Amino acid sequence: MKKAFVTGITGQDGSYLAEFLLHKEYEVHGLIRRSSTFNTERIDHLYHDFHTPDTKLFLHYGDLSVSGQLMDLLHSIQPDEIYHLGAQSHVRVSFDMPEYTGDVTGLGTLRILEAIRKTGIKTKFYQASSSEMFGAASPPQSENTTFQPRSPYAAAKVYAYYIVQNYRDAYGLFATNGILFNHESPRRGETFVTRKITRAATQIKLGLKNKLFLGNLDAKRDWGFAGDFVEAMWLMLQQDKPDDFVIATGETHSVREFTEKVFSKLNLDYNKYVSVDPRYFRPTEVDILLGDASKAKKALGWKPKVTFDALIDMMIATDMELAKKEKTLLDAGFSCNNSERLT
Ligand code: NAP
Ligand code: F7E
Repeated sequence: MKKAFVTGITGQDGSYLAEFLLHKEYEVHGLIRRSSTFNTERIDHLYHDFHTPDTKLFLHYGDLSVSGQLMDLLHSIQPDEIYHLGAQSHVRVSFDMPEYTGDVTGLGTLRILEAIRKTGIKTKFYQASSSEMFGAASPPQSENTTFQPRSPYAAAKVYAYYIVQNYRDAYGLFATNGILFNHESPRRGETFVTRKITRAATQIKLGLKNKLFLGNLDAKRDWGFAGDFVEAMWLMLQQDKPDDFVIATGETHSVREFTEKVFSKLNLDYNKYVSVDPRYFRPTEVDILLGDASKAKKALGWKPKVTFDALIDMMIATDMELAKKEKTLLDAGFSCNNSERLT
């Protein structure tokens, strides 16, 4: 039985990856942060109390800003594969918290690589690199495109990308960068634009809300489905040699187009409900991302399965169920927080 160590297991990708690996009979060890409210909602359906016989998912407290404990964990778990997904992953927030983002998203990667090097464990390492690193570079973007980062988040990911390459060359580690373009799902955090839109539109449909405030509607993104993308992460670590791969759908759509489509699928005119609020603008924006994943297609045999339309349908369906539950609670006199989030 193979063992995997996953940082960021409580996040969108971590939850899909944990499902995927458990299905493949891996023993999965996840790093979680101590939090005053529960932060394991996305993996609760996978987790069994550790007293249960044959349990395959184990959670360990820790933090990417602390190196000694990462070393102890890796030494005691001895994973065959490490999927490093943990990060301060919100681009807008990285402008508010640049130092923290550099520490966790940039140096966090170095801390794990150092833990591998110092413990001497034999393992394969996956780094969650990002299309955000391409920034202002012209589309389509591939493994050969020069990075032009446009945010503290992107700059931190560029550092992590190059330190992965350096540890590969300097110490012979099996360390791979997956340069993933935006990927979404019903488990996407509610302050990322796609989920913010499907969540608000379904609430508006049921009369729970009457306004959606957004930022730059003209930005374009190559949006795929997170469930498809975690398979690519796994495929990268099944190769004989480490390498770097772009993972993308090869289609790009604007935020406006996404919004219009979601509202029209609910028989609503988005113009009546959506307003632009400049507080959601970024000091520097990434205008257009469009990935060329032909290398991954050829070398890994990977291609996306879920289309743009099917992704939207899936997100609307889940958020409609959530909105119905909220409506039931409201109708029964309970409160429901529909106020605007900070980001
Ligand atoms: P996410 O939903 O924001 O999840 C981030 C995860 O990192 C959460 O589990 C979070 O824990 C954990 N984390 C944050 N700070 C930490 C710290 N100091 N110590 C330990 N864990 C920490 O992100 P995602 O969308 O799943 O993305 C996964 C990875 O891929 C990230 O590295 C992201 O930057 C990268 N990426 C994402 C995309 C995308 O479109 N989704 C595209 C390219 C690259 P809590 O639950 O406790 O907050
Ligand atoms: O923004 C625009 C915003 O926050 C997408 C992360 O997973 O993907 C993600 O980063 C676009 C931007 O994702 C709002 O200005 C308009 O142009 O959903 P997002 P992101 O910044 O592309 C990359 C690949 C990652 O690696 C990151 O970890 O939408 N936009 N109005 C808005 N964005 C937000 N969040 N909220 C708005 O109201």
